[in-house]
Amino acid sequence: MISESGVVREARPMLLVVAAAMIKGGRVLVQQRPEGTALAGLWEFPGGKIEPGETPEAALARELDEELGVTVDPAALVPLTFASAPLADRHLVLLLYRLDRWEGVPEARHASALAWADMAALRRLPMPPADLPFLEVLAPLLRGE
Ligand code: 9L3
Ligand code: MG
Repeated sequence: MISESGVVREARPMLLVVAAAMIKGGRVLVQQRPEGTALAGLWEFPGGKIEPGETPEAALARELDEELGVTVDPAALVPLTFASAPLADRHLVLLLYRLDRWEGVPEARHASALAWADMAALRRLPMPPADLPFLEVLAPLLRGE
């Protein structure tokens, strides 16, 4: 990539990641990233990278099975919004889906902890930069609007 000043920079490859806002009773599920991973200790909406050949919805259903042990119908995933943020060597594009129904009780298979957060709790949790813009989109949904 060549900038206006003529300096040659490398374009960052895009990293496509999907995440879920699992909503129940005015609360949303968040998980704490474990030690030894990028962004350790921060609370995120569960999800992960789209693998080659996967649809975003299939990727998210797979990630929720792996991370939480829940079974999700990809057709139940409702696209909400997206956010993007630069990482060290990639440009993260994070797609957020709403989910109201799943089978099983979420358990922390990858995360160090899970929490069902209402809007006030959500605002107090330290989150990765890419997840922060999602709070304003979730506020009316958690109020039941
Ligand atoms: N990420 C940020 N917010 C999220 C998720 C699911 C992921 N809600 C970021 C963290 C990593 C990258 O996306 O930089 C890939 O996620 P993972 O595969 O390490 O979970
Ligand atoms: Mg993940």
